[in-house]
Parts: sequence; C-alpha cells; structure tokens
Amino acid sequence: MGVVNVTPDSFSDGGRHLDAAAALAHARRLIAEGADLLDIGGESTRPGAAPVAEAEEIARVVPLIAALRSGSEAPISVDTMKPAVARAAVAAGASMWNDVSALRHAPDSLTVAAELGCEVVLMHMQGAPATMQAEPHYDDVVGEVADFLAARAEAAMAAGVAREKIWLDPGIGFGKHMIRHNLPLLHGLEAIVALGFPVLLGASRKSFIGAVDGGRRAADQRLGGSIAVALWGAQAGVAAVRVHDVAETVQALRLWAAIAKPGV
Ligand code: HH2
Repeated sequence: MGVVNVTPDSFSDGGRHLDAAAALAHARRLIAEGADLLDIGGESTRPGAAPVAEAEEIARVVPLIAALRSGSEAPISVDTMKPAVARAAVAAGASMWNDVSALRHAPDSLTVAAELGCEVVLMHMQGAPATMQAEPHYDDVVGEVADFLAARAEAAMAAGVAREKIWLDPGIGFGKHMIRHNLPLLHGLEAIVALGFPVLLGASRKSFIGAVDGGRRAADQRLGGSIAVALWGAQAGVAAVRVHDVAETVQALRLWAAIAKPGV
C-alpha cells in the first residue's frame, strides 16, 4: 500500500503533494513502482496535527481519487476518520476506508461503513491523535491490542459490515511508547495475524525507527529501518504494508518472497 498524503503537515512528506497535479503524479509513480493499492489521506494524524474541516478534507482527496480512478485499476483506500469523507471518497471510486479510529470517531461510523459496503481497516490507537503520545500505558501491549481489534471487528460485524471486508492494523506509533510498546507489539505481531483477518502494518519512516537507530535519523532517512519492519511483517504473515517508499519495499518483499518460497 503506497501512501499519498495530500496534507501540508504529515510527519514525513507534509506539503510535498498538496498541489493536485503533484499528488496525482506521485500516486501514479507509486503504482508504476509496484504498489498494489494506494492510501489517500487529507488529514495528518501525527501528534499535535491541526484538525481539518470535513469540506476541506473532501476537497483534498476526492478530486485525486476521481482522477486516479479514470486512469488506473489500482484499488484506492481513503485514510480518514470522518464518515462523510469516506462516503465522498467511495462515491469517487475508493474501495477501502482506512480508519485510524477503528470506526469510533463519529456516532455513525459503523453504520456508514456497513452501508458503503467497502473494505474497512480497523486500526488500534490508545487515546486521540492530539494527545496519544503523552503517556501511553499498557500492562500487556500485544494482548490489549489484539483484544481491542477483535472487539472492533465484532462491533463492525454487528453493525452489518461483512466479515470478509474487515482488515486489522496494530497501529504502530499510535498511543505507543517508541521503544517499550512498538517493539513488543511488532515482536508479537503473529498474535494479531492469528485473529484471522488480513492485517495491514504501517511502520514506514516512523519515529521509533530513528529511536532504535540511536535517535540520529530524520524521517526521510529511515528507509533501511522501514524495510526491516516490512520484512518482519511479511514473515509474521501480514497481508499488506503501508509505505512511503514503494519501489524499495517492493524489491525487498520480492526478494523475501523468492527466498521464503523457493521454486514458486
Ligand atoms: N499511519 C499513519 C497514517 N495512517 N493508517 C493505518 N491503517 N496504519 C498506520 O500505521 C497509519 C495510518 C501515519 O503515517 P503518515 O500518513 O505518513 O503521516 P500523517 O498521519 O502525519 O499524515
């Protein structure tokens, strides 16, 4: 899954693709580099990011989705917590709603997801984006994230979302201490995969990579670590990795797959 942020303030690529033509060119490049699907976002979820009004978020993502839809078959996901944005995105041709709030942000999130009939990514987050990194706490991070995701999948199905439309995501970096929570969660990733839904893993360029690497690397210098986590995820059985650097990650995954399944 290639990331296309149409935002001025995303943590690693904010402002680069805010212009419609630049966003479209970037998205097409990610498809050419081997992305199987694209995740289009119009609101940053980084800690302290400014909230974006619904109309503004729609104005950022919908024209891009419509333009992409007319020129390619690649499935499109919309990264939003707002049901109205998901609705507009699906009308424009998106087939997946990636919701970092796991359909908890709005009272009608669950019912709108069921009504849209699209695929849905339910991501774990402790707290809300603005304050989530203040003091995250877990007694058992793997168990608590797995229990939360299982409960959200149940809630989605109870609201009418089909089981085969549901994806789960452990939410690396969302209300998690860089080292004490993200690393054990990745270590125990197979417990999330064992829940029986396709798992999406998003670790690309995140701060914990810099922290493990001695805290020296800026977001755009975390490619090696991002690939390491993507391969770890593949080994654990995740169905997709959400990344900024598509060409390099695709090459790494192809090599991993060729070694993991020789002769296939
Ligand atoms: N991470 C980010 C945003 N959306 N969605 C899912 N399902 N999983 C993730 O790990 C995830 C996500 C953060 O990355 P990015 O989009 O690059 O930054 P920002 O939120 O600042 O736009």
